[in-house]
Amino acid sequence: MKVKAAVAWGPNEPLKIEEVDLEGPKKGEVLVKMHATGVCHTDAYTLSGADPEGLFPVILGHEGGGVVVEVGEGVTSVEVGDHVIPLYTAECGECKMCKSGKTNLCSSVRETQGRGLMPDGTSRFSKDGKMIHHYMGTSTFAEYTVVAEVSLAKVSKEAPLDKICLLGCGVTTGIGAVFNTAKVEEGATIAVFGLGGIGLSVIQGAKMAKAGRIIAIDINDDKKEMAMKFGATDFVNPKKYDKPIQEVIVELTDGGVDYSFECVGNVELMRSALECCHKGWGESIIIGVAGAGQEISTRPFQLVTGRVWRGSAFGGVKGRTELPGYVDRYMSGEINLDDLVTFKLPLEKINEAFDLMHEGKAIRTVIDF
Ligand code: NAD
Ligand code: AHE
Ligand code: ZN
Repeated sequence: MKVKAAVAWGPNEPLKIEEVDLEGPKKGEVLVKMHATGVCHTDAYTLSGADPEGLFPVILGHEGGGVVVEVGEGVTSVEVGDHVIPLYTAECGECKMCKSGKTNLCSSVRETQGRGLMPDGTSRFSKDGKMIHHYMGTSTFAEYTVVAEVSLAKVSKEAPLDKICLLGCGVTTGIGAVFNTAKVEEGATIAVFGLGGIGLSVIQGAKMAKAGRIIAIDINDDKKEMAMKFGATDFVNPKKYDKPIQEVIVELTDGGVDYSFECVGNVELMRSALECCHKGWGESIIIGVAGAGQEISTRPFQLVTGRVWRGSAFGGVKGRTELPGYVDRYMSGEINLDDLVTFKLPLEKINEAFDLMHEGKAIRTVIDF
């Protein structure tokens, strides 16, 4: 079939709206009509050329909400008409990773996903006979996409897709990192570096976890208002100090925070986030994604003296099992998605969504198909 999609033909080039060819779903695959998709900083990261797994041409997008329109052979867990959220972290329930009970990082489709292909090693997207890569197993910047069955969470039909699409990445990542990765306890002091969709969702999660003090950190003062709305108790702009931000946070907190979260993707800031943790027990969670060749460093003494460095992908959440519950928690008013949608645009204006992100004006722009 012919479908409209935003194609990234090369790194740093604006996306181009094209009519592309999409093959129907093969065995174990599902055709999904996208209704909405958020634009996450990771899409910009891959578009920038910094992603070691970045491939071009590609149809980006991984924060979508849609409806099943056709299922391939052998598909049993979803049917036509089901509302679904595509998952960049699949959940097969059968691989070593799924069975370990220790991680959400399912390995069933990850290898082909990283090569921009469906699990059989081919792409469903093309233009004039030229293959176009899938992205993160989701490619939500298209009117229709084909996704592996194991990469779909079936969710309530009552929930608005133009809001719950944010549970496909940003909000789940932030809330999940608080509960699954850090396991923040009541009364804990936390620091959140970077107040985009991810950092604000960490703050939202920390408030739910009844953290005592939530220090929000960003170089953009405009982020303060939203951070306080989501539950931050303090806002700190590192640009206003002439000493390293970790020193500022340590002084503010009588020796350091219990948990810190890096939600930017800056390796220097990852060091600051670790070093602002309290001696003996402070834990720092890396959520931000850093470019090819970038490495983190600190004095090993920081770890010897009890600080812990962890990372979190999709908030440690197992999508097919847990995402329906996140959607229900949005519907019951427990999770706030509405305030994170700062702009809505049609697919034709998707490049404006990237501009708004880079200008620091958007938390999330949702593309409405
Ligand atoms: P965003 O662009 O919306 O927000 C980033 C924020 O960081 C902005 O408010 C910006 O002003 C702030 N910032 C930039 N430099 C800073 C600095 N030096 N100090 C303090 N603040 C600074 O991005 P987002 O969509 O919230 O994504 C954040 C990061 O999380 C990205 O690296 C993204 O790729 C990553 N991410 C990771 C996962 C995961 O599963 N691990 C999931 C989603 C996103
Ligand atoms: N291709 C990138 C991977 C970047 C990365 O770490 N991605 C996160 C999700 S970001 C969503 O906005 C993730 O889930 N990682 C685990 C995984 O399996 O990819 C790179 O840097 O190589
Ligand atoms: Zn994302």
